[in-house]
Amino acid sequence: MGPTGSGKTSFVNLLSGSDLRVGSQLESCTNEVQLSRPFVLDGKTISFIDTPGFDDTNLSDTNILNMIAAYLSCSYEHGKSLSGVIYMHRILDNRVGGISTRNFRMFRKLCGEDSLRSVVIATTMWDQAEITVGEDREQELASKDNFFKPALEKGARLARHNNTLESAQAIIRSIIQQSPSSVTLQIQEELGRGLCISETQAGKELGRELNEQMERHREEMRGLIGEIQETTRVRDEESRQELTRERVRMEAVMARLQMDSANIVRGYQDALSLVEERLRRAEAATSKQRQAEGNRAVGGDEHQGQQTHSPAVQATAVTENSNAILEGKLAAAIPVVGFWGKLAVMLAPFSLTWR
Ligand SMILES: Nc1nc2c(ncn2[C@@H]2O[C@H](COP(=O)(O)OP(=O)(O)OP(=O)(O)O)[C@@H](O)[C@H]2O)c(=O)[nH]1
Ligand SMILES: [Mg+2]
Repeated sequence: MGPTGSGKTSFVNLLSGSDLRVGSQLESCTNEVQLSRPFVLDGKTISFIDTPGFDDTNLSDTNILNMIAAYLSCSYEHGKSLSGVIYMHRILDNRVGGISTRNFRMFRKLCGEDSLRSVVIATTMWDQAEITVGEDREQELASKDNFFKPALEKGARLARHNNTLESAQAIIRSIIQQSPSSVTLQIQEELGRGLCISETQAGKELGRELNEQMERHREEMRGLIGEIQETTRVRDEESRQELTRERVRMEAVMARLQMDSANIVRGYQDALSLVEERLRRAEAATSKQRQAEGNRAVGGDEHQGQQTHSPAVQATAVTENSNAILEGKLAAAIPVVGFWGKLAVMLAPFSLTWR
């Protein structure tokens, strides 16, 4: 997880040899939760879940939370545990503004306190940073209460990534070696015990955030209306038109915020249905593929004629494939990547590993 452009997808591609799309410097790139190709490190098979970040240029925070929550909840329901979570932050950023702190706040609410021992905060782009400047920033990030200090005190670890395979592997090794073998995130636990998305800590945080944004907007709108009245009074037509255009733009933003706020619960249900539906389709596709392979093998034997698998055998194949998908086994890699890769609706700045 991490702000847009912090290097999440690049990191995933570097380690796993995947070919997930990487962004330019300006626009958010990843707009869905996507699974990497599995790869083996120190005898362990690892897959990443790469997510879009809050404050995406194209997706609302509500969409992003719902995508992440639905994905995590669905994998949790299927008994799939995560090994760790990586939060990425660009060391090049000379000011850690509202967006970064908001991203990290949401990340904390998704993870909760107990999972922090499985969290690595990776500062990225050390290959471009002047080392002494980077070190000063790192020190500041680690020592300030409004940045990473509270999380580090509760067990999260700080690491550097300089865009080399070695530094990326060191981060994964630190998770494999120093974290508990699996971790349940707060949002998984909350949804698992039946809480509604808006009752979870992350959902509440988002609700608070949206309310604050709406309040700020109302305030600005009041100021704007006053200015428009003034331009009318002094007959400054040019300024009046300009301010009116701004008012229309702000009204559209306000309407979107109101819709986001009202849609948290419904959006989550939609996201969950989508994830479940895609999982079903992936399982069916894998089963069909296995069946076709089986038929070909059987067809090659003259004595077997046109014999097909019995429903029981097919059912077993579905179960095996489903398990293989959820276990992230190499054999099921292509269907899994194909399936999750098509999950083209929602998720943000997040990279999780699972075993
Ligand atoms: N120099 C350098 N550039 C990097 C590094 N990691 C990523 N980049 C560049 O940073 C830009 C954004 O990288 P992405 O991997 O798309 O970032 P992201 O966090 O996945 O972004 P979103 O998908 O928008 O959330 C791309 O131009 C990458 O080439 C790094 O470690 N060093
Ligand atoms: Mg990305």
